[in-house]
This record gives sequence, C-alpha cells and structure tokens, in this order.
Amino acid sequence: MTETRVFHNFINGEFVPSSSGQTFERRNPADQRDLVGVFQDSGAADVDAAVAAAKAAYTTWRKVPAPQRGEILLKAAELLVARKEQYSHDLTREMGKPLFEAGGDIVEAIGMAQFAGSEGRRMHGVTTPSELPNKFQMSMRQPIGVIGMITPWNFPMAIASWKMLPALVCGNTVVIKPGEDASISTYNLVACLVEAGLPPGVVNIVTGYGPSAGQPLVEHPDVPVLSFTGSNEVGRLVYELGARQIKRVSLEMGGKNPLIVMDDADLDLVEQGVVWAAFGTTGQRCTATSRLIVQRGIAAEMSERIVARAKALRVGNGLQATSEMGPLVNGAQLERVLGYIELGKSEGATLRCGGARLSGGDYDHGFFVQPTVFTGVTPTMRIAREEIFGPVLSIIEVDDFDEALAVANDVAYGLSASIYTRDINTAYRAMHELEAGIVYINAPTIGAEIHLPFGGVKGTGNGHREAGPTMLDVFSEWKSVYVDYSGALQRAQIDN
Ligand code: UN1
Repeated sequence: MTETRVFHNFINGEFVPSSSGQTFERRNPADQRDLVGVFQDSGAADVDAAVAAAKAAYTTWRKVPAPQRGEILLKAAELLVARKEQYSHDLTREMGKPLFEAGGDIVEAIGMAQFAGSEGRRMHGVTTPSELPNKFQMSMRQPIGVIGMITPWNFPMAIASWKMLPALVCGNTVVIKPGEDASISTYNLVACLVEAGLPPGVVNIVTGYGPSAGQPLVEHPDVPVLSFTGSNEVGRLVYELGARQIKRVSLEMGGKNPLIVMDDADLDLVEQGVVWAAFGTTGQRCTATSRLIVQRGIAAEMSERIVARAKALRVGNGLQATSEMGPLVNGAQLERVLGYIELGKSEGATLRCGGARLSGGDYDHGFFVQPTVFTGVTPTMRIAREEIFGPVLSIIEVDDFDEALAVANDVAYGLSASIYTRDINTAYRAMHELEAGIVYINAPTIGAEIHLPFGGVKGTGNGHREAGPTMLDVFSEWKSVYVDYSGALQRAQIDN
C-alpha cells in the first residue's frame, strides 16, 4: 500500500487547505521511502476559523439531548469495528507500531465510543434532601464550550478518543490538533463520527506543529478548556499559557514507570510481562516499564532471562506480521534514545544487550533501534530518572521491599507502577504506597482499560484523570439547582 493521501483541515464539515497554502509530509518511520500523507501546515488563521466553527456549532450541539449525542458515538463504535483492519494499517504506517498493537489502539477507541456513548443515558448528578421544607435540590453537569485538544502520536486513535468522545457526549464542541507524526488516525476517528451523524462544526481538525498551530489554539480566547497529552516540557507551556486566561487545563505527561520484582514472584510471568511492557510500542508509551527494580537474590537470573528475551525480539516494519517491535517514530526520537544509551554507558551502567541503531537491508530506511537492557543501574543515574521514551530498560537491584518502594517513588513522575509478588501483605502495601495513578499487581505497567481513571501523580499530571467515571469532569461544569416550592421566602441557614 503506497498510496499517498492529501489531508486538508476539517473545519465546519468541510475539507479546506491551510490559509498559507503550506503543507508538510509524513513518511513511514519504518520506511522513509513511503510517503504516507501530506498535511496542512496550519497557523493562527486556520485555528481561528476552526474555533469560530466550533463556537457556532456549540449553540445547537449543547441542546441536543445527551442520549442522542451518545447514540452518534455508539454508531461510530460500530463503524470503527467494521474498519478496524483498515485503520490499523493506516496507524501502523503513520507511526510504526506493529499491526497487532495498532489494532489495540483502535479497540481502545471502540471501547471509549461505547463507554462514552452509553454515558449519554447516565451523566448522573446528585439530588440531596434540603435543610428546608418544600424545597428540592439537585446538581447537573453542563457543557462548557469549545475544547482545544492537543494529542500525541503514540496512541493516535485511542488518546484522541479519550478526549474527544467524553467532551462530545457532554455537549461541547472540539478543535483538535493531532500530533504531526500521526494525524491520519484522528481523521479516521472523526470520519466515523461524521458518518454516524455528527453535525458540521462539532469536531474540527487543524493539523500542524506545536508552535504554529498548537500555540494559537492554547491561547485562543474562545477556547476555555485545554486537554493535552505529551511531554512535560510542552505541558508546562500549555499550563502557563492557559493559566494567563484562567483556562481549565488537563495535562497528561511523562512517566518513569517502575516494575518491582520480589524474590517470591513467578519469574516466568515477570519475564513475559517485562518484555511486553518495556519493549512493546518500542517503549513509546507513557506507561512503559523503564525501571526494573529487583530483589538482589534473583537479580542475576532475572537479568539473564530478560536479556535473552530482548535479544530474541523480532524488530521490523510493523506492517509485516512477523514484527514484534517496530521503529521509533522519527529521527529526533532515534537521536534522543541513542543519546540516552550513550549517557547510560558514561554513567557507569552495564550495557547487557542492544544499544545501537539497527542497520543493513530494510533497516537502513527506518528508525530502528535494538531492544536495550542496562544492569548495574543506580537510582541516581539519569537513565533511572528521566523519561527516555524508547526500548531501554534499566535494572536496579535492591535488598528488600522497603528499599524497592523508596527507589520506585524517588522520581519526578507517577503514572504507572507494578509489583510482582505472591505475598498478599506486600501486594497491599504496594497498592497503597506506590506513588502512581495506576498500580498493577502481577501484571506489567501497561494495559490500562478505558473504564477506570487514567492519569498520574507528581510530574505526570495536574490532578485530572481521563477515561473512567472521571472522564466527564474536565469537560463539564457542575450546576446546583434549588427549587423552592413553599411559596414563601425561606432563608437558608437563617430561619431554621
Ligand atoms: C500511553 O502510554 O501513552 O495503558 C497510553 C496502556 C494503554 C494506553 C497507553 N491502554 O498502556
């Protein structure tokens, strides 16, 4: 499949070129000869047009009954199911993860479309008794307006769905700027919504780069809510710019996720889990396992096993069914990961396998790096503290659970954490004491399901959670309503 598609911005239900006429190209990260798509290199004028369309559409969309809004999402879910194979192919080709993982990305969006769609019939508020007689009171969710979304390339359909679908069911309208490395999946998601009956202007897509297209969206006065997933560096900027206009800003940023292995663990299970969570998606998940914290007595065996598995992983073009790990997303990411590998060596960690760009044959056309394992890593090394976002695992030895916990928690991030143990007391202590938004027991750090809250503590976020029962919170305002049917002035807190 070598077709090159040209994508225009999607504004008010129409495909329009950028006002400057500028475009940019996206090439397959597994094969740079494959031109995947040409996209609009948008600027402030394009963002203005998209926001104006979203603002106009909001006046009617907010009044569509929530169950009807949900119905559109449920129909979109069916279309996603029918097109899963095609959309997986598009996703692999644009960002590199193997087809079976791309399918998971679509499945996550299907789950979210079903979950958010059915929320149209719930969206519960609370009613409470009043302090006063003949008075009724309740609270309800209300939409907010135009939501600005900036999404990453690593889960290009799933993360767009986590943001867009709850926002829509609440009655908001959307302007989304997808990650420039993987915009097609957003078009695919929106195509399903439009075919399912989403009116023009309710979702608008503006493609391009952060400084030229993202920043005008963040700073637009008609966009009261911003939802961002990406790096800490950019997230901080979004937060600062949003704060100047007292915007509501939901941030989902990095991780340095630990997986603790106690010496009573099922090592076969650990081995499989670590390889999946450290090298799956080429380590490019915010939830990826990047630190393996192992009790000293089993550390040597554990390292041997993981190194053997890492060496055996089949790295290749994600479109080939045999590939277990795809390329990194782009050249800059490749440089970054290789830079961290050099840093690990210079910091005194022992490189046990990998450590280099893969070359020769088809590898020369993509951004392939070997699955890499360091042992002898200490908690103060930068490779043990900073997010690498690549297939690089640091193994750290500890004496006991208390030390494991201290090491696990001693980083700036707190997204996902895991422990393997058969001891129920240790498992419960970990559950309570790991500083993370997501904790796994006897399962690796990846694989969150959409019907539980997703997000992290400390440097990972700013207190919001996507998905789960919390998913409506960012996209709705509470309104409390008091109905006094006594026919008299009843003064709360005064008369009784
Ligand atoms: C991410 O890591 O950026 O929990 C999202 C997981 C996936 C989502 C990951 N469901 O690993």
